[in-house]
Amino acid sequence: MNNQQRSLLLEKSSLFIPPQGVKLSYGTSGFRADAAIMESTVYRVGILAALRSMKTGAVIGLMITASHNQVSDNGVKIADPSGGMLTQEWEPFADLIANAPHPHSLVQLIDDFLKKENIELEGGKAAVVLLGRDTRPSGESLTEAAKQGITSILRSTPIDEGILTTPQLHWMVRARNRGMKASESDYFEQLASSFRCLLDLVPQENCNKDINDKLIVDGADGVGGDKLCILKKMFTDLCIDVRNCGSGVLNEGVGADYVQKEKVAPRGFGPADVGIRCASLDGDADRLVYFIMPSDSHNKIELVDGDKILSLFAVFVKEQLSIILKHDGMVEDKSYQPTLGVVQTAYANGAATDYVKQLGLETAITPTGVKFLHEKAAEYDIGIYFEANGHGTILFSEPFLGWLERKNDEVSTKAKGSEQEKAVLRLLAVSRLINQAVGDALSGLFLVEAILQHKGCTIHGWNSLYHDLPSRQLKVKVVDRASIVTANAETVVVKPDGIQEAISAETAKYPKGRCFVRPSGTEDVVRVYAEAVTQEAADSLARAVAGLVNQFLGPSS
Ligand code: G16
Repeated sequence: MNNQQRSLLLEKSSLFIPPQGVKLSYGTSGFRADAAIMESTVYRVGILAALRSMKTGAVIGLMITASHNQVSDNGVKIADPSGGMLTQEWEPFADLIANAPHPHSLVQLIDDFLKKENIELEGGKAAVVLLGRDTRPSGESLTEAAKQGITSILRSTPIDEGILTTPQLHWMVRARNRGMKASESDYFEQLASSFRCLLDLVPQENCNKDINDKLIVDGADGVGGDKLCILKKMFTDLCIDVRNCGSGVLNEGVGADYVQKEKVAPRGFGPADVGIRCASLDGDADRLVYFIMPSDSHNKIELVDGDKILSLFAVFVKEQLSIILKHDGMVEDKSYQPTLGVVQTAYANGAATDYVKQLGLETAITPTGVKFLHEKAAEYDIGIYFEANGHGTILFSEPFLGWLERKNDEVSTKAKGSEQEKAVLRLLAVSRLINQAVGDALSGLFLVEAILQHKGCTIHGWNSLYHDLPSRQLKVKVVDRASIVTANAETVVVKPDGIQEAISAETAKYPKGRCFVRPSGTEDVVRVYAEAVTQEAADSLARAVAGLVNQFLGPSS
């Protein structure tokens, strides 16, 4: 690094000294903590983003959000050129620079990394970093810190896109790097046109079927509600009532995380909503769950979670694919055999995993965190991934999309108006509607709505695809959650010694019991998940295992 660059880095970084005694790590969704201690971290991630842009010669994204966490927290994560999460290879460097105690150690780390990665600061392409933030009050000042970080590297430009959902920023990065139109209105237009295309292809017999009067959406008092209000104006055929649009406290008694974990209705929903199709977004709109308020509810809901969304998508995609592969009567098209796979985590309800297996689909399981699921799903021609918490999407491989386009040309001349042509058009529309960069609550919501309409199916019909095994999730505060180390996609604890044996012995007491524990990547807690044949049994197993976590790790004071 030349002297000009060194002095610039020393001068600017001296304004962003990390708080003493704080050690952060780039977790399942970047860095997250109380917003009051995030400034130096965000500044340093700005530096990393600029370097990543230079290394790849592409536009990089930097999102300031703490998603489902409480409003006083904030966080920062990077979107790679594909629009996906930062390559895991750079995470150790992120940890190192975030925790470098003073400007000189920071500059030394950067210098070493430049050499190791062969990054040329003077030649090559200049860096461009797109910035987005959610609605948290701390977002504005943290965006300034990120800009200072980016401009601490010579020839680097930040582009501030303002308040966005996390998936919008990922989508924009991907679109820009593919030379496509990439503004927010382009995003809305792409969703609107592909959704409309799917509605135009709804089978005649389901066109006028009243699948339900309306959809009510809980916006978590975050960014998603506002964006949905813009989007819904583009559709006259869908009646959406958006609630919790920012007048209350972000994520407090609202949002997909709250609804999914507590299994209760969010603030602002009441007896008048019984039986209606309801959905909930999380704070940065990258998660989506549906729910129904039953008539006998004491605020308890019937949850239609990420597993059910995955199942609905899997049924639809498989159906359309088999229509395409069977043409000229019942002869299978052997010219191309696309692979279709489903990716879940250990949180997937046992009944959901059984259901997708019964569909005859290949299933895989990865650790929690979209970066893991996304990577696995990308191995298939069509990879459908969802976490039970509502984070997921469908990925289409380039070769498969090329094949679909060719099929489209073929059938539009030889089989115009055929079922095969419609199925090709539907899958092409799905590939444009559903976010190819990351899980996206808004695009997921419109795909759910289109499929329900296509099938003439109510939320009740959808919810009865299979019946969830009762489950319970608990959080345990411990002294050091990092002392829990897991293996086998988080289904087994390998440290501390003896805890897994104790968990297994406890679980064995419950028929069809299943239980695992893992350190959260976004909150300072250990999470416990338990499943059993009755709710009482699942609750009791979860409580017993939470007790074991306390016993082995010591409760936090
Ligand atoms: C983030 C990740 C999700 C993951 C969740 C888990 O969600 O993006 O893939 O499921 O964290 O959180 P934890 O490790 O605390 O259980 P989000 O919506 O908070 O960005």
